[in-house]
Amino acid sequence: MNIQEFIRKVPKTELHLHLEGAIHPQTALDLARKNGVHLPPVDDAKDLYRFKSLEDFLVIYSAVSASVVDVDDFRRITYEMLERCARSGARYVEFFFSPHAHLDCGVAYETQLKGILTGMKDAEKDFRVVSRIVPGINRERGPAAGQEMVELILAHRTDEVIGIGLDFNEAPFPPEPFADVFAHARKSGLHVTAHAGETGPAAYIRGSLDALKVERIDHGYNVVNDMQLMQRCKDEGVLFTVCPSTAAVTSAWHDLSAPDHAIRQMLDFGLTLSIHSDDPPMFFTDLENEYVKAVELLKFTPRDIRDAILAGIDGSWLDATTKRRWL
Ligand code: ES4
Ligand code: ZN
Repeated sequence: MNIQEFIRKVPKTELHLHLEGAIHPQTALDLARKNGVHLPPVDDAKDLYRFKSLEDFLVIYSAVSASVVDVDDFRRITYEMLERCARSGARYVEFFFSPHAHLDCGVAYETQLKGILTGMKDAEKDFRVVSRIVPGINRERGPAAGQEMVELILAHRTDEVIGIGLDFNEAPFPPEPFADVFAHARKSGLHVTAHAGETGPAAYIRGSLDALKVERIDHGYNVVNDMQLMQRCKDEGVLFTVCPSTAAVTSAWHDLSAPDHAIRQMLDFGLTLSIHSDDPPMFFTDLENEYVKAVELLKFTPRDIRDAILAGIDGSWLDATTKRRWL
């Protein structure tokens, strides 16, 4: 068995993936046509997904999000996303979705949730993949919109909705103004995580830990610019959910095989890392391929891969009994 086959077959978690970023380009074009939504004209469906920065990417991400309108659209994108996760060997998926993006288009939160839940149920039956939902708070909208979003999430809460994230353009949107939003979510029993240190400074990682009290950091590459914070994260065993393909485009480190790549530095320092796929078809990748990149480009050893898989189970929000059984 070669390493790729081994990676595919080992049961894994996916903890950092955006539902709308996981829409296959052909599905995006189909839905846009069906719903009369304008997307940039392309000769080949794949050409829809070409960008050079996080800002660039978020423009297309929002346009594609607008193509998803009715319950069945949400069911379809969720089902297709989970099918591809399962084919990469994911057995448990915690995925983000972007409720603000659809509310902007007049799509009710209930419609979004209903379709997503149906897609999850169908995928669990067909592909044996269990999943949970993590609505993402768009930091660009500010804390008042964040607080409203948490209210909406709680008003329509089901067991499948287990936490919140903080995403979209990082700088100049520091985490601290969201302290009350996250405190409210935590008090209500939701888990919390935040994107930090992908394009924003190391201070945003510290702010996410201290002000938001997040349980893990999504990306976090700029931690390598602050040795004191790096040591703290090592001591506290903070989990960083890293995504090689998107890191190569959106972070300051474009060459995954460079010996000083941030992910390589994080690994060498002894930080806790798990490997995920972020927006897989938009970056022409999948979960399996992200692990392969970790091996081939970032030079993870088989032991590093094992540690990352275990960290992805340990850092998941599965209940303690299920987690223990799996570990
Ligand atoms: C995102 Cl900041 C960020 N990175 C990747 N995908 C995203 N979707 C929404 N925000
Ligand atoms: Zn992300």
